[in-house]
Amino acid sequence: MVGFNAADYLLDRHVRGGDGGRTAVVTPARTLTYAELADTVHRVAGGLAALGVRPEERVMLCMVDGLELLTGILGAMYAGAVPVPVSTMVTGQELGKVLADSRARVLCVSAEFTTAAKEAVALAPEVAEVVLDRANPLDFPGVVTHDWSELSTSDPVLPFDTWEDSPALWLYTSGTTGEPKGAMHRHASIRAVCETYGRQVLGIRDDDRCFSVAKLFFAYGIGNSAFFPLSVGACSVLEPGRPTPQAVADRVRRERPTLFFGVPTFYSALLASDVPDNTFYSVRQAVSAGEPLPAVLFERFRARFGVEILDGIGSTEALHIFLSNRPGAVVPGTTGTAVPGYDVEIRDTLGVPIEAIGEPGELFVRGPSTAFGYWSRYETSKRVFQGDWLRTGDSYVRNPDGTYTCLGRFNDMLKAGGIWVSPSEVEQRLLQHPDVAEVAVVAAPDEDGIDKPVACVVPVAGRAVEPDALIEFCREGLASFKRPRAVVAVHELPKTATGKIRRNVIREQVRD
Ligand code: 3SK
Repeated sequence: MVGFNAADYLLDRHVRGGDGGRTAVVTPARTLTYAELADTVHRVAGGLAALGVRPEERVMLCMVDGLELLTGILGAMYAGAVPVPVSTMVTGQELGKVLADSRARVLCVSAEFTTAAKEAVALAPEVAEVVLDRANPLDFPGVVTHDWSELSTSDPVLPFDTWEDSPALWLYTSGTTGEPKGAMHRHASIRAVCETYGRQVLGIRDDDRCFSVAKLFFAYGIGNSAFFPLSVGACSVLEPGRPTPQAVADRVRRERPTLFFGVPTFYSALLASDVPDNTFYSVRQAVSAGEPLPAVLFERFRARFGVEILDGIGSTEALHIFLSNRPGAVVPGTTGTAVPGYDVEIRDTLGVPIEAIGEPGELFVRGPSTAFGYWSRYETSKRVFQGDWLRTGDSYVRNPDGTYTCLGRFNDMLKAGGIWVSPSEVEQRLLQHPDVAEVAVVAAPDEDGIDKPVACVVPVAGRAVEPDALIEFCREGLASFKRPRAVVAVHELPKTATGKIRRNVIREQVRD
């Protein structure tokens, strides 16, 4: 077993190499060099140890993107403990569930979320210490509260002697339907995503400045804002606020990132906004993940903002992106090809690899960053982690040019007239209509009880949805059995915390 600590790799390595004076992170309040960030991380690690945190023990963090969250994550790793950054978009009940499941004894919270945290702590009897990033009057019965400065001014410690395979990070995922489960990642997996997607696809360099709309608590966000920039001595720009198009555009103009990471819903919101067309002038590459990026969004974004979006797909279980387009060679509407170091296969329902081009099946991936399982979820782990292979739950086809196209979640495929229909194919057509901002297509039974495609459409601001006109619009470019039989106008689509459309909720709504 080789001694390796991911926090040492991301920070101390640069300081040892003479790059301690480079800028590591910029927040609205502060800018820290690598030497300053490393020193804070060593102190936070010491502070956690002083709270009694032991190697391999979980430390949960429910915090806004900022120095506290970044140094809390890296400090826990440095101490050999396991940071568990969790969504800030959940209720107290939901937070309580993952807190109890993780058996974390220490919870770090931003002042914004203390009400939810108090409810959560009441559901998690093992929590003994709560660390608050700012003074807060709320008291947490039965636990000791601490101020963040206690951690960040503690005596520094040396990195705990972890190995490549030691647990480094847990990330909770619910998919679009299920119960939250903690995907457990190794220290070496963090280096693996930096050396594969980060270096070989993004081509990240030490003069890059990374800005991610996806927050640090997502697998996508922690790669974009922490692992990739820090792996090469580049700079991470952190934004604590809610990512509205205006707020993000203002920050982008001020901080001039060179790499910008978003999700399709956010690119769509930017296009619907009136932010200036030169907002992204500093960006050499935009990236999209989380959901397939419709070709029409790719084209509109490039036409208006002059920046190419690199669409890829990853998963919390794979830690980051494993299938991606390549800079300068994007095939719009596809997810590109496997990232170097990863293999993908499309398999039929019996698990047999499908060689034929254009035949849909479920996507499996094999690579160096796969989680070693879900915490305390034996049956689900067996279903998802199959030997070297990870079952993604996504439905894909291989195209004649060797690229791959996502057809949606494997269980979201719908049958119309006995033929499989990919909701995303129908959605791509509807998105070409100038009145359509967002759309989700699901199956709903017609008056005879036969499933037919139904489209839920969010109109572009100031425009109205005309169902007959949209159905008529689909006559062109779509086989008739794929055409939606009904169009329902909605104000918004229900989404997961990562921005994925919750089709199971929409299915229920259109059936009612
Ligand atoms: O959903 C994705 O595409 C993704 C990408 C990178 C990391 C994590 C996720 C879930």
